[in-house]
This record gives sequence, structure tokens and C-alpha cells, in this order.
Amino acid sequence: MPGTGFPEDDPFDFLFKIILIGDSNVGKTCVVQRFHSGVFSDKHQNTIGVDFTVKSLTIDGKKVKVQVWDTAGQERFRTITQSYYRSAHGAIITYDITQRQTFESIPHWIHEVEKYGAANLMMMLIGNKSDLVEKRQILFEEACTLAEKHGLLAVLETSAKDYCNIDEVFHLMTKVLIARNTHHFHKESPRNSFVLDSRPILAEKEPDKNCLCG
Ligand SMILES: Nc1nc2c(ncn2[C@@H]2O[C@H](COP(=O)(O)OP(=O)(O)O)[C@@H](O)[C@H]2O)c(=O)[nH]1
Ligand SMILES: [Mg+2]
Repeated sequence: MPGTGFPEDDPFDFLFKIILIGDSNVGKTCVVQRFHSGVFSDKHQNTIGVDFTVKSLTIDGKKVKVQVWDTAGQERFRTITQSYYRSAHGAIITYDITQRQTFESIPHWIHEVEKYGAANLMMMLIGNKSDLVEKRQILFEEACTLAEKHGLLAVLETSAKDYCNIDEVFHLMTKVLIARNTHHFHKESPRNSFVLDSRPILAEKEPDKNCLCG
């Protein structure tokens, strides 16, 4: 079964470091907690600096350790956060589908990754809180257009609350990182150069139906 774990002490084929970035309150900590332990907590706790969790997954027959770094979006932690971009393989840029200003910050976050991350760092966009349909301020198509413009890998709408598309985000990122490492892509390759047609992989379902748990 794809995505199942394996014993902690087993040898592994890959170790990937994935960072979550985005404005405060978009749900980064909840997304990471859901992925890591399957739980959702309603309480908002400010993330101080950077937290990390590790999860082992078996994807395409490969044993992968996924280190997820949850960052604080607040300006005052920015200097701590920047040093973590350097060794990351993937960045998940998160916005809240009910808060337009968090979507408008995305170019800023992309710029941060470009400035501080490795040249081939893989970027993905997630629109969290997809359960709050009635409060939606950003259409899925709008996010796809932005992702395409910046050459991001994919866009997925998630709900940490409803456990929707959470595992899919990490599985997709991991699959692509495995493919890239298997094909010996070099550090100096242009960003996301292996992506088919350099188009983002968009959800296969219709907008608003891209959540399987609706
Ligand atoms: N409705 C809804 N609320 C969420 C979701 N994810 C997070 N939240 C809430 O949004 C707030 C901020 O979440 P948090 O993970 O701390 O955001 P962070 O600052 O980006 O780490 C908390 O009150 C969460 O309960 C979600 O998918 N749906
Ligand atoms: Mg947080």
C-alpha cells in the first residue's frame, strides 16, 4: 500500500526535508500535526522559530524518511527561519482559502525560497481550510494560475480539520523528489525543470470537488 510507514530503525532509501511556509494562522502547524500523528487540535499555538517532525513512508517501494519543518510566519522569527531554507528539498507554501491577504503573500514566500533556498528546491502551493467553503475568498483556478506563473509543482486544497488532501500533499512532494533523485538531476538544473510541460499538476477533479471528503 502506498504511503504506509516502516519501522523506525529500518534502513531507508531517501531522507527529504520539507519546509512549510506561509503567513501566520493559515494552518501550517495543524497540517503538519495531521500528517504526522493524524490529529487535529482546534487551539492555535504560535509556533516559535521552527519545529520538526519525522515520518517514515513507503512510496513506490522506496523507504523514505520525511522530515517536516514547521516554521513561524511572524516577522520576528524570520532570521531563524531563513537558515532552514538552505538544506530543504521541498517547500510547501500555505495560504488560507478564506483570507485573501494570505494568498497575496505567496509571491513574497516564493521570493524567500528563491533567495535563501537551493536552486532546485521544489515548491508546492496548498490552500488550507477547504472545509470553510462558505467563506472562500480565493478560487482554486486563481491559485492554479499563480502556481503556473511561478512554475510551482502543484496546487492542492487541503483541510487539516477534515483530514482532506493532507497525506496527498506529502506523498506527491515525496514522489516527485524520489523521481528527481532517481534520475540524477543536478543541483544546477533549472528550478522544477523535470515537471511535465512545466505545468503544475492540478487536482484531477473539478474545482471545489477537489476534496475527496466533501
Ligand atoms: N476550519 C479550519 N480551521 C483550521 C484548519 N487548519 C487550521 N485551522 C485553524 O486555524 C488556526 C491556525 O492554525 P495553525 O496551524 O496554528 O496556523 P499556523 O500559524 O499557520 O501554524 C487554528 O485555530 C486552527 O484550528 C482547517 O483546515 N480548517
Ligand atoms: Mg504554526
